[in-house]
Formats: sequence, C-alpha cells, structure tokens
Amino acid sequence: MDIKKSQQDVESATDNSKDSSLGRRDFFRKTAALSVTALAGTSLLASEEAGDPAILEPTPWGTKWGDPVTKNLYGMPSKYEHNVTRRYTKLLASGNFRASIAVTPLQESSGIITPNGLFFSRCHGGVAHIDPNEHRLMITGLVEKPLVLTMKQLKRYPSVTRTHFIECPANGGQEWRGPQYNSLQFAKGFMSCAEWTGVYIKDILKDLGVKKEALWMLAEGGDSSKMGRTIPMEKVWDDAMIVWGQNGEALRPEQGYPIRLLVPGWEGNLCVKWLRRLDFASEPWYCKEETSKYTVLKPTGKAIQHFYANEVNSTVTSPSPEIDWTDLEDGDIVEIEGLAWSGMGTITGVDLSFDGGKNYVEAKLKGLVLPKCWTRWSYMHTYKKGQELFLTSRARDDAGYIQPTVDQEILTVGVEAVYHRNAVETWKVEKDGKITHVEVRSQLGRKANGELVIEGKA
Ligand SMILES: Nc1nc2c(c(=O)[nH]1)N[C@H]1C(S)=C(S)[C@@H](COP(=O)(O)O)O[C@H]1N2
Ligand SMILES: [Mo]
Repeated sequence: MDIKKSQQDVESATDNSKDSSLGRRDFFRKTAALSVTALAGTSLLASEEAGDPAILEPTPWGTKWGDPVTKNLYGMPSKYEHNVTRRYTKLLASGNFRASIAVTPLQESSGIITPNGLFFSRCHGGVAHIDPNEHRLMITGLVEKPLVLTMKQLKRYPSVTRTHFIECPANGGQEWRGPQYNSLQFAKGFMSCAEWTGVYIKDILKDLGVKKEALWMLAEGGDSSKMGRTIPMEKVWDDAMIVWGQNGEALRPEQGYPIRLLVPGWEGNLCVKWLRRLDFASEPWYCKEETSKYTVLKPTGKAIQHFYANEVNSTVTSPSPEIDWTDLEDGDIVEIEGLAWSGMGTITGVDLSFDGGKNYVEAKLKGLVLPKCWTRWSYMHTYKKGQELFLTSRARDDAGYIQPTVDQEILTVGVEAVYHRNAVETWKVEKDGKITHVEVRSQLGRKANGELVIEGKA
C-alpha cells in the first residue's frame, strides 16, 4: 500500500471536515480513508473528528472464523468476565476450605437471578458429589406410611417452580461491631437468588398420613457434616419444598445435588443440602446447628432460639466499593441500583438516603416483585463532582416491617449476635468518587451541630 497516498487522503479528509456542510456521504468517505491509514500502520494520529478506531477498524473477531459449535458443549462465560467469580474468605473456615464459604459477586449481578456458577456456597463438610442413582430420601417418624424414595420416584410428584433467595443468617454478621470489609461481595455476598423446581413437602405428606402429634420435621443431609435442622410443621404445611432444579438445570453439587430442602425466606442453614432424611416428631431435635450455633445471644445473656425468617433487608449494589464513581463527570446522570429482600413476605418499597439516613426519598422497584425473593430497585441521580454522600437504603415489606437503624438493632440484640443482621448499611461516596463502607450511628452518634458520627472506616 502506498502510505504517502493514504496520508494525503487523510489530510484532505481532515480539511473537508472543517466544512460544516459536510454531507453524510463525505463523512463515510472520510472515515473510510482513515481506516485505510490505520491498516497501513502509519504513525499518523487520527484527528478527533475521525471517531473511535474501535468502531472504524476491522476487528479480528469480525474477519476470521469463530469457534466450531462442537468446542463448548457446556457453555462458559466470556474470558473477559474471568474476574466475576465467587470469592472465599477465611472467616468461617475452621482451618480449611471444606468447612467454609464462597461468596457471590453482588456488584456484578443483574436482575434477580444468580447464575449457578456464582451462587454462594456454604459447606460444613466440603462439597459432596452424590451419585443420584445411589441416593435415597427416607421419610420416617410420626407418619402412617414411612417411605424410601429413589430420585426418579421423587420427581414423579407434581412439581412447582418458585423464585426465592437463600441467605446465610451470618450474612453481614461480621459487622456487628462496625464495617470489616470495604467490599459489597464480602459484606453482603452470603446470599443468592434462583428459580427452584421441586415438590412441596405438603404434597408428599398427603399420601403418607402424618400423625397429629407430629409438630417438628428433622431434615438431615447426606454429606460428611450430617447437617441436621428441625423445622416446625406450620412451615412444612406452608411452603417448604424439596428441590432438584436450579435455574433451569439440575442443582449444582455446591447447592446439594441431587436434592436439597428449600425453606423459603428462612435462614439458609435450614435449607439442608444433599437431603437424605425427613423425620417427623413431637419435639425439636436440638441439633448442634440449633443450640450452640444459629442462636442469637442477647445483651441479657439469654439467646434467641429457633430464629427463622431473614427479616427485611436491602443493599446498594451500584455504586459499591467495587463499582465506584471515579469516572463520572459533574452533571452525569447515573443510576443508583440495589437489592431488597424479605423472608417474611414481599417488598413494598425502598427508601434511599443521601445523608446516612436523616432524610429519605423513595426509589423505584424494578421488574418482578415476588415474595421471599430478591427485588431490584433503582433511583436516577445527577452526580455532583466533589460532593460527599452517605448512601443508605431502607426496605419495607408487606409483613409490616422496615429495616432498623444500626442503633435500634444494637439496642435490642447487642453486638454478640452474629446472625440475622438487617440494620441499614451505608456507602460513603468520597469527594473523588471512591466508595467506602462506613457505619452511621444515627441516634447515639449525632454531634450537637447535628452532624452524624461516622464509624469504622474499612
Ligand atoms: N447438608 C448440608 N446442608 C447445608 C449446609 C451443609 O454444610 N451441609 N450448609 C448450610 C448453610 S450454613 C447454608 S447458609 C446454606 C447455604 O446454601 P448454598 O451453599 O447453596 O449457598 O446451606 C445449608 N445447608
Ligand atoms: Mo449458613
């Protein structure tokens, strides 16, 4: 290619562009000349009017064959999304990563469904890999007709599909004494939401004849942890399910393949994975997970036991420490987005504060609003460069609850509770657009001039 000639072409095109009457056809001619220059590999810089080379130049992926359809028979995300993964923390790992947790990148979530490869995974004895042909579910105890089911037999019951979140009750529990992580993923990623397919346990029980003394149901896992939890019969007769489907495919091993218990809205620990036994009795079993663990110690020294529902809660997902506003210009219009959820019902509204909870405006609920399910919310905001903000969201549900302030929650349950934290949470937008996780002590910590006391910078 004659480089000199293409340079001339560019020069004349640039000259043309000074003519404000430049027609559409001239514009295309101009851009064509520029892309020739780029291909010829000259050091000539495209003028600003030339536009973005990323749209003007031929791309390798647009000019060569792509992969054959035989290459990825089970699809994976784009390699450019390699950073979007679960992340693990030493926090709940008692010395190894088999009794551990990997948390969901909520900052990258869209809509209300967590893809299966990103669903948080909390295991007390590692991930079991169960052969479904060898696996059985035993239903026993105070029933007329005890039963052992193969997976095939179980799946013959009429199935239902429901969208619900699962949240570990320890979600946010590291932060009773103030923010620990400058990260949404680590602060709130002990939860995920999926579309589940399975059977209501009440539909199986119709056939079995439950004795009237049966007031509690034990669920036991087939993994090495032998996780056991007891669930009151009211919940079983309401909406407890055995599920085998997760977002249109089989449960992932991390989620309890081939079957798990789903106790919609109640603490994740009750959703026993790798389920192998349901046992009915007149009293709770008082397993480890409902005595020494998963109880809430109050300042009085007494503990709340059988604390089940994850109460109304919310978080701002964008901006977040991971997705900041450092690239915004003054006056840019930006969407503030978040999630709200309640294990006691349906989200009725979300309020958003820019001053750490002093004043609130109402956000808009987006998309499907379902019971015991993530609900996405949004608020359009005009960014003011250099302005500090304290973004706090506060959700409400149709059970009549609203998220407490940090002080309200600490006054009732103290700081030793660990589980079931649902006080509001605050992101500070710094002058440069960075986001910092802070805690606003709204009642105890207001100075005489009304200024809020901000604690625990991460
Ligand atoms: N059998 C069994 N079930 C289990 C667990 C376990 O370790 N073994 N972990 C529990 C805990 S503490 C939580 S929070 C949820 C997590 O579900 P997930 O791993 O699908 O996110 O599963 C619960 N069910
Ligand atoms: Mo958990």
